[in-house]
Amino acid sequence: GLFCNVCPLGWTWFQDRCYLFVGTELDWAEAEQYCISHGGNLASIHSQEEYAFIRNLIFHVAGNNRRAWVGGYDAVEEGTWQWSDGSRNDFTMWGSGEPNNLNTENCMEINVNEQDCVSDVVCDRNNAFICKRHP
Ligand SMILES: [Ca+2]
Repeated sequence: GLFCNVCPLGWTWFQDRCYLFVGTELDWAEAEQYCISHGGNLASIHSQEEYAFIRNLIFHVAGNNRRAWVGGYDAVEEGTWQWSDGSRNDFTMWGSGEPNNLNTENCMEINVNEQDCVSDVVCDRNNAFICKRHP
């Protein structure tokens, strides 16, 4: 058509958003800054389909279920999880017993121990990450 919403080179389209897996390991705040500098934020997750898409993207690019940051954080108010892109907080896909705030864990990680698990972890850990932006 005349107007095709396309993602920047290297980003992958899914349901009208673009996603980028970055294998460089940064802490959560550095990863968020990287995503902002590329026109997005760390990824928010709003459905099982989006969660599955992100995990498939990581596996496709990294070749394994790399641990990765997404945009959830509860640093402002313990137990109140927000997304760094400001979208609604409707996340229900935590791993069993998570989030447990063990040793003050305020940032959301997926593929914990390379498994199908979402947990809160300490924000200064270095991880690969997923950015999300509009086309
Ligand atoms: Ca916490």
